[in-house]
Amino acid sequence: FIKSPSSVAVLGVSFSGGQPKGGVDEGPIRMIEHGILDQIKDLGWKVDHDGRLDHYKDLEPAEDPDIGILKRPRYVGAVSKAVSEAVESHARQGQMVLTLGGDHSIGLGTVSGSTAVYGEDTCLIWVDAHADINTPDSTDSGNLHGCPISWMLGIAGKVEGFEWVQPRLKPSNLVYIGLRDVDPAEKRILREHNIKAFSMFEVDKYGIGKVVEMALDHVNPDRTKPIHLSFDVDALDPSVAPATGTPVRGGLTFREGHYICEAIAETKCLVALDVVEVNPLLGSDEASWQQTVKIGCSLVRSALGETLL
Ligand code: HAR
Ligand code: MN
Ligand code: MN
Ligand code: MN
Repeated sequence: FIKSPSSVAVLGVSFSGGQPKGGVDEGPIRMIEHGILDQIKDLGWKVDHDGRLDHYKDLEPAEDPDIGILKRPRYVGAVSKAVSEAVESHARQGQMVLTLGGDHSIGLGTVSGSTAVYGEDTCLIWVDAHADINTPDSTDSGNLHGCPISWMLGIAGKVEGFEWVQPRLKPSNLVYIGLRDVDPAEKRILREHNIKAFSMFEVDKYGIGKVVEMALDHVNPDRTKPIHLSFDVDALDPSVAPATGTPVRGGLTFREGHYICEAIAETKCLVALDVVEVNPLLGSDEASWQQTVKIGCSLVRSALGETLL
């Protein structure tokens, strides 16, 4: 893979079907209005954005009845497939791929696009309050933004809409940072597959610098493998990023969140970045959603090298 690509493709995925709250589909447009594209250009990147904000409305099936408890399975599956193809085609051209979401179900698409190109070397760093690793059998909510990783690992079983998925992520190449709301069934899955996770407990215990170093040492000891960073803004404390669908108290500070992005930028191994779960219709007032949009943008800039001298 190209260690320091000069061009970044920006995908706006205005999708909210992986969870029940409206508004998360407005994350991309608000980040673009806030100036994220020019901000990236100002950092010296060539920005490839075709001006589209994909709602993938044409992929919405006329009928999409629940499968068991799973909500909108065919729509979520179809959108992730389209996202995967888009990410793959840009990555094949040697571009960094930035995906602005949208709810985290689209992570199945973005990571599948990366692993299609970079294969089993691909490292996935999932920054989140949640593990998003429920299987269709283990989920209690039926919200598919809580499940994408189970498909990546090939433990989801067969579900209509997801036949296209090729599980190419190795459990040893996955690491979490920021967890604090993990379902009992998810804890069993993490243990069973020996998946490395740094919860807020470890962030407090070791400090963010050590945690990120340990996370990188685990998935990418020589700093030679491509990294996909999937950043759910609910990893941040709700006082820092209030406008998100499933806030959980006790999260990362502003600096801890940005530090993760900076330390990954420093490796020069980043090939893809997702910033998801920004919901401008939530938060108590105008200032609180604007603050969240702004932080989404500053996380992107940090991951793309803003803070490195
Ligand atoms: N574990 C819960 C579920 O599966 C909550 C998932 C909430 N998710 C997100 N994604 N915001 O990180 O329903
Ligand atoms: Mn394009
Ligand atoms: Mn998530
Ligand atoms: Mn989350």
